[in-house]
Amino acid sequence: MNLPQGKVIITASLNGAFVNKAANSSVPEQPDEIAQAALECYDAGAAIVHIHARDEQGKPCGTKEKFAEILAAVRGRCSEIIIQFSTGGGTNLTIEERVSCLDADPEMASLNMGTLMRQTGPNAGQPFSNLTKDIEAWAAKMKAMNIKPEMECYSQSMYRDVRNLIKKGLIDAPYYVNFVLGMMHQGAVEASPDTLVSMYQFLPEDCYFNVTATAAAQLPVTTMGMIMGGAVRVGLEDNIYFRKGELVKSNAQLVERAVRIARELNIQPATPGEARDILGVVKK
Ligand code: KMH
Ligand code: ZN
Repeated sequence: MNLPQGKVIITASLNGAFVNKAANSSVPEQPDEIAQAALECYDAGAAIVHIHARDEQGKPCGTKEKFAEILAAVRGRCSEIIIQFSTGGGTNLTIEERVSCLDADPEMASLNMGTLMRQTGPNAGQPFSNLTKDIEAWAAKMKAMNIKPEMECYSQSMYRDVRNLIKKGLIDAPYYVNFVLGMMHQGAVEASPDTLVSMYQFLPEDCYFNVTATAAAQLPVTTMGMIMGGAVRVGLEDNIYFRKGELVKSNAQLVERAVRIARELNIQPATPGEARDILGVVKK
């Protein structure tokens, strides 16, 4: 399902679990940095910010208290932006810690729709576990708390779990799927125009879609995504280079570029309010 003609919902993925300041000094890790980045992205035209929690050392953190601190800090700077917390967490977090963000009562949260195998880095061989029984439990909790799930799909095989939630009434329409393209995990598809088109072709009914593409694919593949009627995600979680050899200066810099391209295509960035109406997000 395409977004309303001439509109694009832009998500800024501020930090993620892996990118640290050694890789790019602009990645926001502490609550006040995250709040400032959220405000700058809102001013640049983003409707949603996707946020992972970090501890004082910048390591992925999975406590309700830290997420509540981040939510308060962001709301203290920007009352309008939609806050989406990550249940993907980080490799050092337990399943329980990954979903602790829900207890901070955000408006949206990510919901990873299948299990992937890490093949690189210190956690090679460790699964990114998202079993159907867990996905169902998290979806039920989100539904009960009016938290809109963004269903993270790394390949079409994960559409089986999307349909399972729809069939069991564990999520409410309109449904929202994020094509996560280019992750190095086994089970994830690469980021290319072909994989984007195939993810679109097999998308279950009544699903809006967002396009996420990692590293150098972020610009071309998200641009294609907005032309195809989708929402787009840009940010330091997925890409630390603005162009070859030039590090990104801020998450807002990536949002500004997406807005420039959209406007050239006669597409306007949706405000947070418009995005809530389109996606059925309850304001909190
Ligand atoms: N790691 C991303 C590419 C999540 O945080 O739950 C997908 C993601 C998932 O952002
Ligand atoms: Zn994430």
